[in-house]
Amino acid sequence: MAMVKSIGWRGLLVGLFLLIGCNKQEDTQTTSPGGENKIKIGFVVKQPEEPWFQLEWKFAQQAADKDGFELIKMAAPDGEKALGAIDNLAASGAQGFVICTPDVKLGPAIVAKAQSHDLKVIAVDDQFVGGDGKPMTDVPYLGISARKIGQSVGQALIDEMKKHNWSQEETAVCVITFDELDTARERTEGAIDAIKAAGFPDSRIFKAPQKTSDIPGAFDAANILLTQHSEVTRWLVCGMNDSAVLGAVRATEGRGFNAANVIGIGINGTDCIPEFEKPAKTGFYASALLQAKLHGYQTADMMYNWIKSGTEPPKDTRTIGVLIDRDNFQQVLKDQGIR
Ligand code: FCA
Repeated sequence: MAMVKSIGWRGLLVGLFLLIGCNKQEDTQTTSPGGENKIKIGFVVKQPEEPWFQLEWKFAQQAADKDGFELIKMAAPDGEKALGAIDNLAASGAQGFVICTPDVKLGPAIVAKAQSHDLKVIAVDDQFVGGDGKPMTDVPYLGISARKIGQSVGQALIDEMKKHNWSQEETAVCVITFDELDTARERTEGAIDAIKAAGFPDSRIFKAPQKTSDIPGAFDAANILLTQHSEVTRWLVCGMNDSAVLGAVRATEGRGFNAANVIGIGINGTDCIPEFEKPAKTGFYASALLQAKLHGYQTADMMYNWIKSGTEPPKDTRTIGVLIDRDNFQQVLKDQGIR
């Protein structure tokens, strides 16, 4: 009471007002200059070192710049990091996130954690798998038409083999597989389908399972296969993505193969650009360029509209690919805004 007396009632009221004012300031830390609440969206990826994911981030940032939300980019190479990332996003005031999970079986745990924080979630690239082993089709997902793209790779390998005048008898196929991931299995099975449909003998199509879905994983897998089949003199190579084919091509080089006797075709079209820019041709011949812009920009934009206006994203969107090689990659990348 003594304090009230010394500053007077008016002073106390002013003080209270200032106090409320200060609190308000804290509440609206996420306020944009325009005064509206700024939406925050996370974009979590499993392999930040892959150029593919860096491009997704880049395009998601373009959506953030256009829509005026804040994009929080996060790397989650394992399950613990993925679940921790969701806690961190919630703590920083995000309302939703797009994720390419490091393990599709984490789907139910990711959804549960997102729900516990009242966060919206969209899966990109790799679709969540539920406890029953089936895709979680109730979670909005944007991925690729994996089998179709795989088929186009298989067909292109056969076309190129013919152009090189290689006979089937002296040629074999090395398929770097990663069957625990649906989108990967669909791609490599699609490639095998097309190769077989062209009349190539099953007995010369060899699968080399990679333990990790990166260049070293593919390198090791291919090395084992090359040791087992040292009689093969010409190789066609495919896999789930550019990294798989790059690893295998490096393994063939270690055994003296080169562009004259190896034809590798990847998928992504983003991680192989330095390969096409090398002065001398390598066994990495071409790649199915995917639409990183749709995967990064569109998913982030869909999340924004979901949060802002309640517009639910479609549950299943599939994108296609286009084949690029040394001759056309510069033009195609320019057309797609990648370069
Ligand atoms: C998976 C692969 C990536 C990319 C993406 C579309 O997540 O790991 O390299 O191909 O699908």
